[in-house]
Amino acid sequence: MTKVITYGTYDLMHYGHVRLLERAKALGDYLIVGVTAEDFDKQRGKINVKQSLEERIANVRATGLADQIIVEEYEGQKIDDIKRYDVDIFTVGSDWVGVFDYLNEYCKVVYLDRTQGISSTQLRQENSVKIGIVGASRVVNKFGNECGYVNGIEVAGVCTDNTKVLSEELQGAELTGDFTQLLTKVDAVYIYSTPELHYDQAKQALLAGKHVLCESPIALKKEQCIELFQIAKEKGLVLQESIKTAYSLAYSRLVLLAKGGKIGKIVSVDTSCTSLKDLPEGWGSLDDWGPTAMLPVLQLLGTDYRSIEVLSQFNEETGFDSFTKVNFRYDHSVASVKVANGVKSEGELIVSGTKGYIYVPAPWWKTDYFEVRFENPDNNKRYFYQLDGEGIRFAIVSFIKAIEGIQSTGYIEESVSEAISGVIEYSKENAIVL
Ligand code: C2G
Repeated sequence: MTKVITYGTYDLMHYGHVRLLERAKALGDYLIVGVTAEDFDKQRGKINVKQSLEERIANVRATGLADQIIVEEYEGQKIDDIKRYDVDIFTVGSDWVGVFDYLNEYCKVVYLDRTQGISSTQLRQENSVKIGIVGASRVVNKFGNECGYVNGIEVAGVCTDNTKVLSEELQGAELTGDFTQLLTKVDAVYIYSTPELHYDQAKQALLAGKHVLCESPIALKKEQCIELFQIAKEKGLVLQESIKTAYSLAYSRLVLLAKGGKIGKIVSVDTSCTSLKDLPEGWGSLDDWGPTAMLPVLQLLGTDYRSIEVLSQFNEETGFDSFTKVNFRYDHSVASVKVANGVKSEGELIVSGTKGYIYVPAPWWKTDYFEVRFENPDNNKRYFYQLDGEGIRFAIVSFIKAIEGIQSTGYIEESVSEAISGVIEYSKENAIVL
């Protein structure tokens, strides 16, 4: 009996896939199809697969061509599978010519002609979300660039009064200095203007029926933030806060471990985010770093703190804080957040619990690694998760999935966004000057 194996994602199954499977089957007597797990796909940079693994397996099953379906979960698995299932022929489409020649050592490798004129990427792009970007800093370039890694989104316009900072790619998008005009051309906006403008722009966009991905803080007042979520809900729109760290795999796994009781009861969360850099006009340290630094505090200890104390040092020229420390007091725990663009410190995150602690080395906010440590070091565990694009591209994927109703925007709870705005609001009035 000749055993054939082939692999694929099989997202939005189309006749190119079916033709490939038919010819693969015809190469032998028994066909094994490996369906790629989504996490493995992320590692390959192919993101925003539309269908779940279960749906994609069902797609393959429905063709009636596979004698066996397996899941491909790790790099190097093809060699294991070929040996394990005693495979005679490995086959894949001609878009992969050469890539799998190394498998010749284990079985015969056949590249089948790819069907022209159809692809999952094309199908995913067909109803792509047209996004407009508003902002003047270089971060908009990063965002524009990251959109390129995600299927289903297209930068349709940029609103800026500082075209000098724009990258060549974005220079190609339609430019306008007028936000109202930008809104006429798009389905959604990404807001990275000065914090003072976030609320007005987000509100205008939502009232115009556009989805909003907003750089933190969404608003400088808690009430404004609540109002924006209310409008979004009434209009059936997505309003999502963009704190890159929230979308990183290592960070979200860390939160799950901590919440799952791995280190016992959490008693203290201490975060620090600093960088000696000139902030864009209109940003203070707490506006810039605060949302990221507060994220683990609010997600792990909740938004129901009993009191806060804000201590700041101000830059005389700009009038904005160059160093701020926020102390949170909860009923049975505490937290501290240190942010600065005029003071340098170690950018680590420590979550202390009754059984052990989680340590994330600097720069913790873009980490792919953390440790869970215990009294007895033999019990320590290290965790690694690949992080691509600092989390921005996963923020974009999550935004699109929320727009399509496939997934909720659960990475940053509304209550957390509101609390972030609340602390920033409090700091503007009540910071103790150092
Ligand atoms: N295919 C094809 N013609 C198309 C589109 C796809 O022949 N128009 C083939 C691909 O070459 C592949 C199979 O159909 O052999 C599945 O395609 P995808 O789901 O796009 O999977 P792909 O990302 O190519 O995965 O490591 C190898 C991969 O797992 C192959």
